[in-house]
Amino acid sequence: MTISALQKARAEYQPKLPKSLKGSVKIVEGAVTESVADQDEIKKLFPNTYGMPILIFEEGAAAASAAVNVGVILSGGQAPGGHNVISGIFDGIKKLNPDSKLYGFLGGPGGLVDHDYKEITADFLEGYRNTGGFDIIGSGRTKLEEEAQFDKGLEILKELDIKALVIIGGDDSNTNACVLAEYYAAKNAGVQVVGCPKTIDGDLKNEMIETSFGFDTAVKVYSELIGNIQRDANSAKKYWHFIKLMGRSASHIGLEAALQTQPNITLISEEVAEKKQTLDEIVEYMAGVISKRADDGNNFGVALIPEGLIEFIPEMKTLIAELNDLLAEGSAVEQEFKMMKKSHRLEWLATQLTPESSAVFQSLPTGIANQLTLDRDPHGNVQVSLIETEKLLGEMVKTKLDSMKSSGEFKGKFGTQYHFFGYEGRCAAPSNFDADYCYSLGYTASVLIGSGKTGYMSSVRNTTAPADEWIAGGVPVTQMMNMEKRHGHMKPVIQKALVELDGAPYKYLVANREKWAIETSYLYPGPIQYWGPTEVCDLTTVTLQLEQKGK
Ligand code: FBP
Repeated sequence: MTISALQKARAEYQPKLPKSLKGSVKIVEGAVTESVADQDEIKKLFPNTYGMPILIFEEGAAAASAAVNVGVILSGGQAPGGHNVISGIFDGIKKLNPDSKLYGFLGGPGGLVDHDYKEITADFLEGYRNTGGFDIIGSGRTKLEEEAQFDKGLEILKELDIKALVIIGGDDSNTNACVLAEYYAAKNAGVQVVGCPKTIDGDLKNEMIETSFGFDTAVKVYSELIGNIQRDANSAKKYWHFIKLMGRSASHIGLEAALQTQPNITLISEEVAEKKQTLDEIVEYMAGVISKRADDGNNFGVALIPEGLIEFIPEMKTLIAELNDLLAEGSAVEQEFKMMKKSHRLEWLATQLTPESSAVFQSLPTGIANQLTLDRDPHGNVQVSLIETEKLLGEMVKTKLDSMKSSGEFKGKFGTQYHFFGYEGRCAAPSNFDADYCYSLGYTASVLIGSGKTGYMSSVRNTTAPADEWIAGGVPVTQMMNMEKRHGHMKPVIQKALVELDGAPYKYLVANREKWAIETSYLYPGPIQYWGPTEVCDLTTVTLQLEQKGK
């Protein structure tokens, strides 16, 4: 295989580990845990994995360990550093005992059910260390939640003598990992299940999980691109760039990118929901900033728009919920809708909605209305990455500015360029932070496995300190759970971490955004640096720095 010079040099990088993981590890048990809410229900649903203690690893005395076969699954969207989690697990279980083996299930959770796997050997792994992507074994979005799937999976786990399974995924995948851990524990199946916190969206975090892996690298890539665009905007001075940023639900990516680049407009979905802002109010705010900048002769700017925004605007949320029900797979409306001539579909669908939602639906540009009717993802959600919110806002802002022009309120020019950044960052070569963090998470998983734990997630904390001082350990997944309504039923799920409006990162944005709107205060972070001064190469996100500062 030919590889680039960067890949070659990067392959030599030795990820940094916390002090406690460098030698033999002693496990210290902390206090027993409770779920974040709905304790009685969660306890009842997870009798074998509820209430376990927090685990903290310390330097300890060496203990011989038996060889163990481990399976690993990459689940959901790609996030930089997945290959290093696998490297950490591999090195960790080999350290436990050189005869340990690692098997990767191919194409996500579906690989376990379909018995599709590959042994990960030292030679095979070598080409993947410190690289981005999930291509080592592939990923997928198959939901692992039916007992029939668990039993089918158990067959192959038994066949390969696998004693532990590591599921690398986001909140939904780790929720399912916890259900699986409980199921195997109740059955005395002899298979431990351990989770690792992954998602570029940054919404799997809590007291014990400071950040999900991949967020650091992905946002640094987007911030580099935003910085470049800002320089272009400030050079040509003729375009407003509307940039949509990934993040299915939470706005952590948009917020962090704003803190790194200081653009003129940053929309935060959680704020929109809290203030119950309508689409018109958002458009008015944007047009106001554009007009004020035009008064200063600045007919250019940059606006960041979170991917999930549309679902946080109350009237759109209601409309989408109605569309989700109407277009649920296999429903009568869905069947009729799909059979119908394309040119009649939208008009007909509008007649099936409540009058309020029908009015909102009909006020949308046709392209956007069409995008709202596209197939749902396996969890029944609208695929927000397919909705061109940036264009919707751009068109509506233009209409608003045209009317402001006729009344003399707007005297400038408005030209737009649209961008959507998401896939560009998900497989980037992990930053030093993600390379180290992921390797540590994987290594932590191996220690949890070695000590027979199940239903735990790898936890690595104190991450704004040098890696040597990071605190590794395990947190029971049940601790992160609460009951939420899914598909009409109450289910135990890991609580999603949305942007906190009383949190330091958001407050920092609010304190500065009026200035950034009018003055051109752009920052240009440039590309991720892998070699050089530590203050540049080992930099954590601003979000993490601000959050940790307040602790
Ligand atoms: P995960 O939560 O599975 O990590 O995925 C996050 C994400 O990148 C979102 O930001 C985005 O909306 C979605 O995946 C896109 O999904 P797909 O990869 O299926 O197009």
